[in-house]
Amino acid sequence: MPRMKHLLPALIGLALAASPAAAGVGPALVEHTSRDGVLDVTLTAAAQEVAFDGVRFPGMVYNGRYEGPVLRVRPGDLMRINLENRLTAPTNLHFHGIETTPRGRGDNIAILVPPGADFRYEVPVPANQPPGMYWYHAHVHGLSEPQVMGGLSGAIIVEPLSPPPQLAGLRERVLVLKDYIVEDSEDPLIEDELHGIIQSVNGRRHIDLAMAPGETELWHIGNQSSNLLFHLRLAGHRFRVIAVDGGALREEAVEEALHLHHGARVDVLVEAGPPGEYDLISDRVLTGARKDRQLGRLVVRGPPAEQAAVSPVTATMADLRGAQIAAERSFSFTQERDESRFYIDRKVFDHNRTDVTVQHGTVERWTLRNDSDDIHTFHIHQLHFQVVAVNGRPAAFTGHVDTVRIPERGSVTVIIPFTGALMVGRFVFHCHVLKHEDRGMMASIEVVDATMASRLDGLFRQIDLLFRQAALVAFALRNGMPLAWCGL
Ligand SMILES: [Cu+2]
Repeated sequence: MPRMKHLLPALIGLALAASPAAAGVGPALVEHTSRDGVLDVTLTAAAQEVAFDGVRFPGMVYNGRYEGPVLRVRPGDLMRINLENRLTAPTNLHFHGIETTPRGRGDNIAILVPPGADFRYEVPVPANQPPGMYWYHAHVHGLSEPQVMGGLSGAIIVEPLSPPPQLAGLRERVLVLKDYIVEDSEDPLIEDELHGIIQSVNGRRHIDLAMAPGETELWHIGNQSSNLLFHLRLAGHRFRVIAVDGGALREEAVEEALHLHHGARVDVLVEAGPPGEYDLISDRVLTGARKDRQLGRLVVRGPPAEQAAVSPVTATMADLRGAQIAAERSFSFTQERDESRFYIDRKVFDHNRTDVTVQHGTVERWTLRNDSDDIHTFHIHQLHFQVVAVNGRPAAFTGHVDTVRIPERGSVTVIIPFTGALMVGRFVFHCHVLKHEDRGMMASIEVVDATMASRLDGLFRQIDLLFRQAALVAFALRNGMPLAWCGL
């Protein structure tokens, strides 16, 4: 198997939370867990100053927490999320990697919630959703970068219905990596020491973790930064990667470093070494920082864990190279030299234009070309895909992902199954460098299904949404807001 870094070359930030039973001394994340198949949560988005570990900046956060609440669900659950917008601009939600409906109140980024209004999302998690780490974040075209950078994101953990036996009972940690970029600061810490780049793990610049010698933990690590890659190392340790972007790997990959590009997540096993202190390092490579940064420290101490070594984890995945390919497409990612506009096939995003139409139930092969010297990360909503070639050279089959970095002046070829039961409708693919997405590097796709059942599903969801949109429009008119803030 190729090293993961060939497939997943870059990474951004990290945050971490201990489960209630954890002995780690890191800050605990707020978690909400589904009950009886339903997750009911209110997320209140509001502007709030964020302050931690000697830095402060104007943030935008959910429920008063920069690192965002963690949502825990299981395949087959319904996420019923009430979004309250207490910002001064429209916002919305995207459920990154969840293979759910883009229609109606689902993972529908055409929804814009005006300031002061609220909106109830109803997002079914399909029964065959791969378990692992996902995330939610604001996804308003033109405002994604400032809103996500401000803090409007959080982790989703899809728990397995039946975990591999060797993972049962392992302590889990959730590590949320974020970035905040400060253009000019009078603060010597931000200006001189951090060079304007605040990286955090679970809302801290530095976290402390504790494990017993020989103990194995399952860490869910996600790069939720707006623009930065994260390269992580844990001194004296290697990571056993068992899933990427929620998609299980056919065989676990042992890595010295995790290369997390924009939006990427990994589920890794960490086996604590002998007693001692080990730095968690954010490598300066590709972050723009001038030196490696210590994001945290793992303290290994106490009596050795009474825990057997965890045997290698494997998974059975469909190799899409055997699928019948209904269409071949290629897309070129380019930009203006002054970074004012970013393009897919020389076009900036227009939500009134459908760029690609695909028949539901088919499989396509796309070649994504980065015809620039900049970093671009491809992401498509509602599904996972398989990377089959990088720069024209065949890639070994390791698993399915929902993000991939396209090499500069190079290409990635992917096979995309438009077969998920819930994916019929209109959604988008884009560069997950949010500065690029906001400036145009996004396109819309419609997956069509002409059957009566699918048409009725779309019709009813649209009627439901229209009533809700009418209420939002009335709200906007009453408060003198632009109707564009309602997605019109
Ligand atoms: Cu880009």
